[in-house]
Amino acid sequence: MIQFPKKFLWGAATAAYQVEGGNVGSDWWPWEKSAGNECSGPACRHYEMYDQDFDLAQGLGHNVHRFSIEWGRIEPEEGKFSREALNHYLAVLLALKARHIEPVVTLHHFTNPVWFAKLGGWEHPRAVRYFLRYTEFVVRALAQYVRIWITINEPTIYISHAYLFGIWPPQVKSLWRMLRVERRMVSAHLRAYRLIHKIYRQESLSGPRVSIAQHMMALVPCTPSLKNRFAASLRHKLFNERLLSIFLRHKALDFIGVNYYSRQLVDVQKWGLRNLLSDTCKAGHHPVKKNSLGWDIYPEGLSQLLLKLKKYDLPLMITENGICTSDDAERWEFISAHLKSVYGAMERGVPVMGYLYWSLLDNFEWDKGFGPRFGLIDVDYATFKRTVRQSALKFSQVAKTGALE
Ligand code: IFM
Repeated sequence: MIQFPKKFLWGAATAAYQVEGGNVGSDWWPWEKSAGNECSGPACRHYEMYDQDFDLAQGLGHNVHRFSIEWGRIEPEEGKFSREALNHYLAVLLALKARHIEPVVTLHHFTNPVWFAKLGGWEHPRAVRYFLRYTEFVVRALAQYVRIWITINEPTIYISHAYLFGIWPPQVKSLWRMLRVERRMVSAHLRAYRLIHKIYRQESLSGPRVSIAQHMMALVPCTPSLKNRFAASLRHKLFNERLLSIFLRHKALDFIGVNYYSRQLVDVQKWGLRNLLSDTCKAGHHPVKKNSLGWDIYPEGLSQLLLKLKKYDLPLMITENGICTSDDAERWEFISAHLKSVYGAMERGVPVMGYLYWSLLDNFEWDKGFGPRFGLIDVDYATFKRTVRQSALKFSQVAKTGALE
């Protein structure tokens, strides 16, 4: 039996575009139509149903909830800020507070306002200034209700999918353009970090905790060859730790948000930059179970990553970890194995503050549509009926007692 600390944060994460529905002011809205993808449409109707969803989260013993604010709602036209949208998010925060659930608020989770995208998105020279203006508007209004902020969700996933692989809007395929956007996002985080702290000082509020949610993969050499070990360590440095170390050099992280899902089995065919950065094992070596999107399930990777982050001497939070599956028993197996992995790292001195399962609800999985089911709670997309899954009840026992068999 494992016993987590009393103050551990237990909960789940969501993102506005994936659950709210009707995000007509965001760049994904026109894009998913033009790309011929399954469209987000009303999503889970969480924009209207958040009270009911938070009742469920509270009943499940969650004491933390991560959600994101949709920039395209807050600023539907350049420089015009919507009081109505702001009041909505204020109501969301009050609804969480009334249920004694600590909010973790994300400012950018993959989507941008349509007007911003039309101007050139993150490639526009004023992109960072636009993001900061939005950040200032939101943080000034909501600071007294929020202690934990995530400026940007998974910047490495956003830039690679949108600017290198060309599979998300604006569908660019250029290393140079991706690197330009990366520089902008780095600057956006650094400046937003300072701005958020300044606002809290001006409002005489106690210090906020600000971070990013960093997507991390376990990079495992398929065989212990020099090429594979070198490539795994290079990829870990570039994809997992590089942005974090920049932010840490600038003292611009108060904790580290970790989003962890899977493993990459590194098997490099020949020495060459492209091979070192992308070759994976195709021969089915070291087989593990997979989620319904075909991602390897590799719980031990989470503890290995957390131990690698120990050197930074900062609190860590699992800001996302989850599985899409049609077999709910597999979901509980996944959660319990990953919690044991987290605990293993904590026993070795890694200060983990909390665990947020991805996701509270089944939701819109970007270019994959509504097929993948990540939720603790099943959503019937025809009726919007919510059904709490068995895995959610088992997770709830851990959340309520801190104990895991
Ligand atoms: O759904 C996404 C989320 O938006 C960001 N992290 C990974 C999740 C699963 O793919």
